[in-house]
Amino acid sequence: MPTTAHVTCPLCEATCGLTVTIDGSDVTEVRGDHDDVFSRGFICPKGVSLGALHADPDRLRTPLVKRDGEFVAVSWDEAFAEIDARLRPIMAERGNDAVAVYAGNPSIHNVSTTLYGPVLYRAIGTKNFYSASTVDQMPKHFTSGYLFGAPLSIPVPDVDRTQFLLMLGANPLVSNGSLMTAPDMRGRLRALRARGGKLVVVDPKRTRTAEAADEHNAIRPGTDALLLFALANVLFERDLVALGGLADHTNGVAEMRALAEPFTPEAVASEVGIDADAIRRLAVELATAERAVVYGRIGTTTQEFGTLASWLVDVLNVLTGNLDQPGGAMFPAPAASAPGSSKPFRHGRWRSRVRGLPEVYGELPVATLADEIEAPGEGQVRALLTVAGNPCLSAPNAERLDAAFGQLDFMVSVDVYLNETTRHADVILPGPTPLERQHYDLAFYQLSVRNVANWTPAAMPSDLPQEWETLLRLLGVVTGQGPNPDVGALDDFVAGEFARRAGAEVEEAAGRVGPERLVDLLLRSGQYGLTLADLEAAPHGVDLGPLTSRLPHALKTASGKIELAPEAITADVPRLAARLSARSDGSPDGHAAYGAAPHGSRLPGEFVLIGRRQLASNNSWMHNLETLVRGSNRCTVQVHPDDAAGIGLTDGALAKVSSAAGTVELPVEVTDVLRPGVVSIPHGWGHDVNGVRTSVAAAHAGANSNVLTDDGPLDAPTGTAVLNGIPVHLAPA
Ligand SMILES: Nc1nc2c(c(=O)[nH]1)N[C@H]1C(S)=C(S)[C@@H](COP(=O)(O)OP(=O)(O)OC[C@H]3O[C@@H](n4cnc5c(=O)[nH]c(N)nc54)[C@H](O)[C@@H]3O)O[C@H]1N2
Ligand SMILES: Nc1nc2c(c(=O)[nH]1)N[C@H]1C(S)=C(S)[C@@H](COP(=O)(O)OP(=O)(O)OC[C@H]3O[C@@H](n4cnc5c(=O)[nH]c(N)nc54)[C@H](O)[C@@H]3O)O[C@H]1N2
Ligand code: SF4
Ligand SMILES: [Mo]
Repeated sequence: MPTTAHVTCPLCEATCGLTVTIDGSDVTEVRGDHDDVFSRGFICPKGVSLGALHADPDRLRTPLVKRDGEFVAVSWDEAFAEIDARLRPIMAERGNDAVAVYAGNPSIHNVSTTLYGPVLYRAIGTKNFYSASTVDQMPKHFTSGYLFGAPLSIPVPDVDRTQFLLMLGANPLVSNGSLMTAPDMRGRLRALRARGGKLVVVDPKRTRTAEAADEHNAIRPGTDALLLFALANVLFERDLVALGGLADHTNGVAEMRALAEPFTPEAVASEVGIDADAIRRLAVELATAERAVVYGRIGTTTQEFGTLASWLVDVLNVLTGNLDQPGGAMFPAPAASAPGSSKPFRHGRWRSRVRGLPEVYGELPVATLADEIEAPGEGQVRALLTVAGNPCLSAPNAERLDAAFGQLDFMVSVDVYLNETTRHADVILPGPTPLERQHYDLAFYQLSVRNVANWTPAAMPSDLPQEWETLLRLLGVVTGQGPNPDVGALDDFVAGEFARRAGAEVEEAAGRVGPERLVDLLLRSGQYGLTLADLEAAPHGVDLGPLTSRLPHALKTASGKIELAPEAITADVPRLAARLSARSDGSPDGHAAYGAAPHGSRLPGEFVLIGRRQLASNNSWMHNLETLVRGSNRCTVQVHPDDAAGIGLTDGALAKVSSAAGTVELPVEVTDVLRPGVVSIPHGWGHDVNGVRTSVAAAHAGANSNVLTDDGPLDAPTGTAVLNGIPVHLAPA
């Protein structure tokens, strides 16, 4: 008899409710759950493929240990014995910093790794902690930390109530939204326009989202901070600054006025590629719309001025009085959140050994991981733990990082595939599939455009240990308890600590273990006083209503106010100003510097590379599913027709693309959706390496765009990699 399960899809940030039909050990159908309180039946091609992921014969089902260069399947006891025998001596002889950790994106989409990962990483006690955040949203944590006092206090656009949405560097009709949990963005944006609202997209490419907008401005890559500064400049110049109720809770408005002064629309227009009149008009529309919000995403964070752009997004929301207001940028109120620090945010509590880069939010930039492995000396990284990460495809200067991984003394990966990264491991520890585990979207309800809560019990049993058990067993190993620690006792200890920090009594969640105990404790101590039992009784989720105003209570800065112009951020403004004046002097910096060469001074074959997401991809790791690599999901370099003609490239021809970091070859896709001078390659491809076990992906290999991205130039404050706006040279291959 087939059974039906209601699950929250953990693959991306949209948290869609899905209805899964299961027959024995087979998943026979995955549909959108029309009764889900949040997603109302929405589903995308990736959600549909959860069954294919479950069935994928290449997915790992036993631990693997590398013996004489070959992976062999082993028991869990053998795998942990190997880790104990090889990792402990490295820690004992070379210190905890000799062990690096890299936590990848799915680790935050998984309640086991979200809750138990940090416990393990703290126990390892290394300053070499890295994650996908420094190729993603770290600038947003940094600016939220300094503006609002807490790195997780990220305001999200209240998309369901706004009348004017200015969106930069995001393509939610493909990505399904990010730092904005909002299933069915197409429907939400359609509703925005149907109620007379306006959507303006700023993107070097006419994306699907731009096609669905009222207005598209094709910005030059890497120049968002200049555009946003110019909008602020106009607000001050035209007396359109109106903080409303925020005025009593905001410091730094006068500093902002002074900082914005040089960035007039006229000063930035040619660099930004949007004319001064259009910038003025946008500023006025933003200021005069009944309810408006500025929202920036990955095109604005993974670029040369990622922190300044992220900061100015929030500054504009404050200056227009739209922060914390319905229809503006609001702070979600999740039902459960992991206890955070009570101290105001600061960064630079330690620095990386080789390049001296500051720690941000407990992390060092992944762009410097290769340095830490390669450079000899005290504190050199000799061992690596990866948890749900594929940095060999997702981090900059990927060829170098790949070679560095080959030099490690020992590597452990907690991962579901033998892929480009985990092939370097000595031990791989697999975990259950999304349908075989419990789920609660701790991270993404924190960024949700509506307050909701939804608990997912495991839809089917697993032969594999749950990842929280695996992580606790690793915790036992690194703390010297040997390869077979008492996982139950460790879990009790973790739960006790959680309860203490959350101000709950651990006994309240009696009868539960693992993540469900922790989630129950967090719910009980949360602001709605829910229990896990409440959520278990509501398989389609609990709707907790639209976002509500949370200031000044939510502010955690030392002053208790919004700090609009903190020194840690404004210190980077001269770098932006210098770039602007270098350009307007007409100095021939061209490709010597990052970003696009000055207008008109481009040499034939010279372009600026940006990335793109694809509907049927999930960064690097879902290309082993036949259903997702069919049809349009291809790894091509998109080139504008005029540009292609100029250098003799035709659609389908092979192009050679080179940058300061490396060279790749891939097919050309001629399309007028790009701004001329800009080319686009999706990331997450390049599966044609030896020693992997992903047969479908290997047959659809594509090229690794991060061979082209550089690990040298970074967003200065946060060390976030520059993945957009890379100078490249294109020629027929
Ligand atoms: N289908 C699918 N969905 C995904 C993912 C996936 O791989 N596939 N990945 C998930 C992850 S990890 C994340 S972080 C989110 C990201 O979610 P989004 O931020 O919405 O991601 P993208 O679709 O890459 O959109 C970024 C846009 O920025 C534009 N851009 C590039 N450079 C610049 C610039 O300098 N300025 C401006 N203004 N725009 C620029 C690009 O053209 C692109 O359209 O998506 C998530 N969802
Ligand atoms: N050029 C360029 N590079 C980029 C980006 C870009 O826009 N352009 N985007 C960046 C962004 S936003 C991100 S988030 C990163 C992503 O970077 P990563 O997180 O490093 O890469 P993923 O492709 O998400 O790889 C996820 C890994 O987790 C494994 N995995 C999947 N599910 C599970 C699970 O349930 N448990 C375990 N243990 N493992 C699992 C997969 O097999 C895979 O090895 O890429 C970044 N890299
Ligand atoms: S949009 Fe995201 S959460 Fe929704 S079904 Fe697709 S992958 Fe899953
Ligand atoms: Mo991401």
